[in-house]
Amino acid sequence: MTGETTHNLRGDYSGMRPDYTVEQAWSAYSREEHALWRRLYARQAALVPRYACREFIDSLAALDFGEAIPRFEEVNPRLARATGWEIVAVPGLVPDRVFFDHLAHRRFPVTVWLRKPEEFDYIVEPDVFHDFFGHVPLLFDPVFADYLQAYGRGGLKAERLGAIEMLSRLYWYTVEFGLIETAAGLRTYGAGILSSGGELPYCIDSGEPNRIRFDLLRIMRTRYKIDTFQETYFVIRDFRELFEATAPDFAPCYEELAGRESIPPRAVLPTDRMA
Ligand code: HBI
Ligand code: FE
Repeated sequence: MTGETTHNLRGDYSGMRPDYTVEQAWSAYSREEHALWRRLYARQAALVPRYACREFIDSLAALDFGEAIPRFEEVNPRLARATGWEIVAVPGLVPDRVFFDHLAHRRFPVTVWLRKPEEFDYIVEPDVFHDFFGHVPLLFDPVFADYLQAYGRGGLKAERLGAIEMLSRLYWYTVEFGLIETAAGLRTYGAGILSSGGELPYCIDSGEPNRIRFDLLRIMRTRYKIDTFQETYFVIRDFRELFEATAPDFAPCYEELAGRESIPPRAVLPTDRMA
């Protein structure tokens, strides 16, 4: 999830460390919360084979955390062996700089609290289900894991250049709501979609949204809404395309984009290549 501040948020930020991390306190989760986790997991797992990319499907199957809220400390040794990443527990959204710094050091912040039953279908802030179910499986994919670290490094630099908004759009239209072409047709790799009951079928089946081929500068200029299904999705060929797009220094992008109008979420430009 992206783009919020850390003011009046739900999490308990009182006991956190200077890097905004906390203990997961797994024993504090109630039976009701584990039951809600199982319901959320069952709903999404039924949709994943039809709508998620192969890398996500395979990683989810290998992880097998449908019975209860996972213990981060149990997953971390496997994650470290796979890609050198580590899950760190956080109270919720953290400031951009803190977030980028964790990613730049291959640490993925995962929120510790779980939504309420009445938020089964929609939640504004990322909870442990969005973060763990949506983001953690792809941390096991080497190319995607490298992209996320490159993104974190780029974010730290973007902050110094005052270009956070452009980087947040890149995160939104790839890590949170990205689509990918596969031999089986269009699939998704975006955490915001994979953890959503409604948007997972919608992003592939609906005739409503635009589906535009990945274009870094176009994405950096495109605004997004956080409380509706996306009006536009961007489509990559593979994760290498993402990694290669973020390998070079972003500074020239910012110079080229400085002063240019942002693009509304619904727009289609004559230069857009539709997927
Ligand atoms: N904090 N815990 C957490 N999770 C996020 O996904 C997150 C964040 N802070 C900022 C943020 N995302 C976005 O602004 C990114 O685009 C940087
Ligand atoms: Fe997210």
